[in-house]
Amino acid sequence: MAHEMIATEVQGAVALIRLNRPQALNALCDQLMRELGEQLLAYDADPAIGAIVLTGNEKAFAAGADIKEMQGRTYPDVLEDDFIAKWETITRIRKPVIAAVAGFALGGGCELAMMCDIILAADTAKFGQPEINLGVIPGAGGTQRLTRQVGKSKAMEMILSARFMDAAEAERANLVSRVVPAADLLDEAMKLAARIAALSPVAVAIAKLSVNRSYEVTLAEGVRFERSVFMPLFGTADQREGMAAFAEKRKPRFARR
Ligand code: CO8
Repeated sequence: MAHEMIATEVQGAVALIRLNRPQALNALCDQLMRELGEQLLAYDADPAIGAIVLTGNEKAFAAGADIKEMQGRTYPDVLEDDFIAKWETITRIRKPVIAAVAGFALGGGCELAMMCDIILAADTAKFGQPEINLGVIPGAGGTQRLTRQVGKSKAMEMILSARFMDAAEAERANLVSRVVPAADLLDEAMKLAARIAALSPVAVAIAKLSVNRSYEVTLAEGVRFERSVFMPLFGTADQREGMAAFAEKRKPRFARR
């Protein structure tokens, strides 16, 4: 698959996707989002891949949707074209996706990171939803996901005033799982992805499904859902291997299909 706006590589069972439009701070134009969606779906369907890392460059994870591309659009244009639909592909990926964020993650860039399963931040990361400066609001889930992550007051402040959050604040506010020195970001993300990719692919997929369910249903409903997906895991070879390995004091060997 030839792509111009993303660069990819595979290391073992980990796929790395790098947003690659540095001259525009990785602004997320239609072509980039199409390429990203296609590549994510391809890795999701590839049994040799166990986890995906999504990153940008030192200066920007992504500085938002492409403002120059959106500038001339009218309401009927955006209604007909439904360009936001392309942004939802990442939420349909069943394998874990880790965002490794350095520099700017703004607007759609922050929303894209929040659609990933884990955000690892470099100490240079800056998160923000500055769409209000442009006379619009976040349109790829920002008002919803940021509010769930950091709470109403902080989300309101960021969305209403366009204030950026640095990496330390993002960690305190639970927007990111951890902050690492910028020089170590990719290594840490790849190590984390490799660790996940070595585990039971079925258990990992079901764990992701179950955690995501917590965003959609009540606690009681979520706990029932968890139970209903926990029990079938006892019908898998991975459960037998994982528990036998523990009893035999050895490392489990989980097979990729
Ligand atoms: N869109 C298009 N081009 C951009 C964008 C962007 N979001 N961000 C930066 N660029 C371009 C600049 O125009 C510039 O290009 P050129 O050299 O041709 O003039 C180049 O990238 C470098 O940028 P700067 O010179 O501005 O770099 P600075 O270091 O001075 O500033 C900033 C960095 C602060 C990040 C600044 O570039 C900025 O404010 N960018 C815009 C941030 C923003 O407002 N993001 C929100 C965009 S709106 C959005 O994301 C809506 C999401 C809705 C999703 C719905 C589905 C589509």
